[in-house]
Amino acid sequence: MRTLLMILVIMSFANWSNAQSIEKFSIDSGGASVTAGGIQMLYTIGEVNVQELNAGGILVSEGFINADLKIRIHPKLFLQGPILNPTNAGLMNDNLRASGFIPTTSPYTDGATCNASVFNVTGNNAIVDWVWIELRNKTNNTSVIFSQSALLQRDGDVVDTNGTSYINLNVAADNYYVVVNHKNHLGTMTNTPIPMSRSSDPVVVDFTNITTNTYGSQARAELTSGKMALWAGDANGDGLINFSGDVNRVLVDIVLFPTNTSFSSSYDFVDGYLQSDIFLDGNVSFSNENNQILLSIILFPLNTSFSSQYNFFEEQLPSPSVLRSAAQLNRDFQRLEQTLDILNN
Ligand SMILES: [Ca+2]
Ligand SMILES: [Ca+2]
Ligand SMILES: [Ca+2]
Repeated sequence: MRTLLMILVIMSFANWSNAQSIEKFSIDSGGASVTAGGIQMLYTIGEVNVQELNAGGILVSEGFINADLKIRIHPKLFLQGPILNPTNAGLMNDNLRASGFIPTTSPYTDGATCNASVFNVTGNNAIVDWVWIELRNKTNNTSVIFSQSALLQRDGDVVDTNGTSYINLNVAADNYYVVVNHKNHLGTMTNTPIPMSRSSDPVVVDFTNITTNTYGSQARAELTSGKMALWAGDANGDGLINFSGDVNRVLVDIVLFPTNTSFSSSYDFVDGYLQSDIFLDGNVSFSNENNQILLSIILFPLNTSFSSQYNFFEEQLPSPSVLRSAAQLNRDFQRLEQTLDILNN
């Protein structure tokens, strides 16, 4: 017992000898936390009384809890395919969603997922498809700082995987080029870096607006409404709209469709979530998709000779999007080879 008491006394003394003296502060215990759009903010009500103590190599900060704010972004875009023949003027069609074809796992490299209930929403905020966003370095626009999958609403809002919130990005406050992209449309990038600070107000980047300048030449399609859209027609997703690559890819998706046992190019039941479905209506047909691809190539403003073999209808980005992954292109190449084998035999 005596030994134990002695040990306790020594321990107490040891603790006392290491103790540091910190001034007393009177901070009110009032406060609460609020959560909105995936951001939780804790706040304390009281006097501002913050100091840092540095003693024995240990830095102690005291004061109020800082809110963990992130950069919030609100891109807006139209995809030309689902808005060319709109059921409701000014809104993209959402046939893929209505048919239950949009996967809960993103088709892009990050494999982001969403809850299936996200696709139950109808009306202006119904989901059209998965899209892809990138932030690029303000001094080197080929350097992708951050990228992720996101969801696109019928009215053009690009939102988080919950289908409603603006997107919170876990990156430092800075200026960034913003890229938006889609698997069978041509992506586009802001012409200048956009300032982004840590704020609960999202930074709006409106690619539907003609006054939002984009990188390169003829990067977007102008709709009859005067709004801008990402060019449809990149059926094989390689960043170039051309006859050989994209018309062939439509053929691949039709001829290799599992129920098309006769490998017919005019098979009419190619339904589902398909790479070459450029209208995003849940069906690929030789006439629909290929007529549009051909029309787009011939009428592309820089194709002054109206040639179907025009080969410079390219995604206007300083370097390829992360979306155009080597793996994807390799898969497409293998599928093309398989198809050519079938057609030749
Ligand atoms: Ca909306
Ligand atoms: Ca292509
Ligand atoms: Ca289609």
